[in-house]
Amino acid sequence: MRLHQKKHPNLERLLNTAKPIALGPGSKVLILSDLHMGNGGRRDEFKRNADLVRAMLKDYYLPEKYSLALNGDVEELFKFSVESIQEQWKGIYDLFLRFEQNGFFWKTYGNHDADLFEERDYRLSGHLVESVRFTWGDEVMLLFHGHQASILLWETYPMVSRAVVLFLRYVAKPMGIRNFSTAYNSRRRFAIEKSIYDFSNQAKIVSIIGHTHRPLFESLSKVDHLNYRIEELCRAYPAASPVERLRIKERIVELKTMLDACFTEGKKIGLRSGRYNNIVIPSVFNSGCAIGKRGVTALEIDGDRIRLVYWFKGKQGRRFVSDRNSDPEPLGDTGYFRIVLNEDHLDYVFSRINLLA
Ligand SMILES: [Mn+2]
Repeated sequence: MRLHQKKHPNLERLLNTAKPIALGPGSKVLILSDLHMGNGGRRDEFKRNADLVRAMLKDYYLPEKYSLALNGDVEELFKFSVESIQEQWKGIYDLFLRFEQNGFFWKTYGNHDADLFEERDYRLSGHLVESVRFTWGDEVMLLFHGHQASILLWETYPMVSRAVVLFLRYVAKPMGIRNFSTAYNSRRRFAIEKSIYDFSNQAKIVSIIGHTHRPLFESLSKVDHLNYRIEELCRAYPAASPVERLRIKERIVELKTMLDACFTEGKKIGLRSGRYNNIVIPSVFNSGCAIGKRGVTALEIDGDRIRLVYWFKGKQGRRFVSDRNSDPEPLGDTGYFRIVLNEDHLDYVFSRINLLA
């Protein structure tokens, strides 16, 4: 029996009002979030990865028969008008809409594009919802942007949010209060993730979010994942043959280097662990964002599997922790690559949730 203490009324509402979509053994879904599309000018953060996103969609996910779910903050309305965005990225909108022929195309809204819900001349109007409830057998994966879990009014309500952005731009920065938003960010992100984690465990569902721009797979951040891999290898070391020992040793050095890099880059990645209790319940996934300096992270649901993937251009991509497939696959002769960072069976994910939550 599921307990219904209404600790997260806002998230409960999302679950109850979500657009239902049944997934089957042959379903393929690409989940992308936080594109922050602008007008193509200097302040447009999407511009840097626009060609990559276009190639991913057109040359990989469309022919591979994926459906598409965009999970919020697709447009950056804090800085740009919807007209200028639609004008600049016409071709990208055309591509989005083509995914319907593979099954479906839905877009949830985030705090930066929530206003579009009432916009008449918006091209994706017919596809815009607040949340999507994917059912997989008896199990549920709830797709929503994530800002709804914020206890801060200014994230939940776009009007307040815009006032804060203006405050940061015109008051806080000129006054030299530079760390206001970054210092705040890490704690805020953690609070949002934690709240969604609690809610998901209580409802025994998976939540798929964006918003924090921090990829999570089975509730784990990159730092957690690296720590786990290192622990596993240390355990395997004593029983290994001399040849295997050498390989394990090399691998540990690589992983430690990546872990150290996380701490040097600290601020951006967010060093908080995704571990909130002693046992990790794999109930929160985050697709990351499409405006990363080195590439784009995304989630793929492919039949009975879920994956976190990373797309990047040529040599820009760093070396990644990848369990199943450490070799990046080239996308034709585009110069772009896709690498699977993590992958699991949905059966495993939901078994853990049902046993441990
Ligand atoms: Mn957001």
